[in-house]
Amino acid sequence: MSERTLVLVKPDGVERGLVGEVISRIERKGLKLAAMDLRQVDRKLAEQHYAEHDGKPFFESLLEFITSGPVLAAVVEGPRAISAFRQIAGGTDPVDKAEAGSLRGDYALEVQYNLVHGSDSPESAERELKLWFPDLQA
Ligand code: DAT
Ligand code: MG
Repeated sequence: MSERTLVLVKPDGVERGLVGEVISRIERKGLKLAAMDLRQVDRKLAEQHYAEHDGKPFFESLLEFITSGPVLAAVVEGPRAISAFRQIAGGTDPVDKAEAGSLRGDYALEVQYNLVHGSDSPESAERELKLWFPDLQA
């Protein structure tokens, strides 16, 4: 059974020229790209995307960061795509949680600048895909 997940290469990853590396690892794992788009995130989309973190101490700086430069947004699909991409990405804290060999483990140092986003559950994936790719065919 195939599923879909939302993947973002955040502004730090785009700025550092790591889009190709992220896509390469997605493809190496056997996952497929169903859609892809480079875009500038506005405040409204940022707030909706990170709504679950509203009220947390890092919320404001998270919004500033995600709107600070272009983001590569991709729809990634395959068997267990949601968990599979989270595995490729590594844990949220790129030093304490992400293993070496994962994207965050290999390329990031600080929690805020952790390179990529991946939906964390089927419910999140459905919500985020509607938000970022409203016209995508089911
Ligand atoms: P993930 O991106 O692994 O799903 P999350 O949903 O808990 O992690 O948090 C969303 C983003 O917010 C995360 O990628 C980076 C930022 N963030 C999370 N915890 C943070 C913290 N304690 N300090 C600063 N930024 C944080
Ligand atoms: Mg999350």
